[in-house]
Amino acid sequence: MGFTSRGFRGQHFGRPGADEAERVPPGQHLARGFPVLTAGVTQRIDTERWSFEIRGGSREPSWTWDELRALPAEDIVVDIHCVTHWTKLDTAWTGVSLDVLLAEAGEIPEHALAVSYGGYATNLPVAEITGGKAWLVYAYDGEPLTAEHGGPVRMLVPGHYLWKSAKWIHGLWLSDADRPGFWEQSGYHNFGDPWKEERYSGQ
Ligand SMILES: Nc1nc2c(c(=O)[nH]1)N[C@H]1C(S)=C(S)[C@@H](COP(=O)(O)O)O[C@H]1N2
Ligand SMILES: [Mo]
Repeated sequence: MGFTSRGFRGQHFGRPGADEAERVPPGQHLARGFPVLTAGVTQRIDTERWSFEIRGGSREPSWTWDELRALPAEDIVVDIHCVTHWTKLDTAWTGVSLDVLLAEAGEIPEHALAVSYGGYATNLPVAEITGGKAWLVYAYDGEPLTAEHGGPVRMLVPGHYLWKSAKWIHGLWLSDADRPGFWEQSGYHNFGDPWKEERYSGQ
């Protein structure tokens, strides 16, 4: 399918050069394998049916799978951190920067709600998903992203706890008002910075 082969040298967006211990945020430990965490059922979205839309800007663009795959792709190597205390170093993904996609949305407001097939949603300020900080990814370790991990396409926002990286992504709803998502309404922190241990609201 033309995904990058194993062992590629991607851009590293984490804390390159730091030793492993320094790359593990407070209260986290290194994961063995790649745990799957889903609230509810795994969505099975065929690439023929998949689309991505951005609503709430002065333009409201959308992309099919083929259109997304035709955009410039990046190889991304990042450390990821789940609020359930596991961290995985040097995870390798392929996808499209949200900068590329948001550039098509014209004038945009400040807040984003990432919305998934199946009803999951999670919020972030637009400033947290622009400037080379977030991607729509469709490959992991050189292979098509599996449904369990959010394939065909998920968000990747490695600067935040992993619940902000919506699996089975379908759209970004932009607005002037911040609207909390699924976990943010259930007691998780609104922002979720792993380096500040922003796990739960009220912290
Ligand atoms: N659509 C959707 N996205 C989601 C979730 C979910 O339940 N549904 N869980 C989140 C949480 S809490 C985590 S830790 C990561 C887990 O990703 P993984 O299963 O690939 O490890 O996905 C996030 N994205
Ligand atoms: Mo999580």
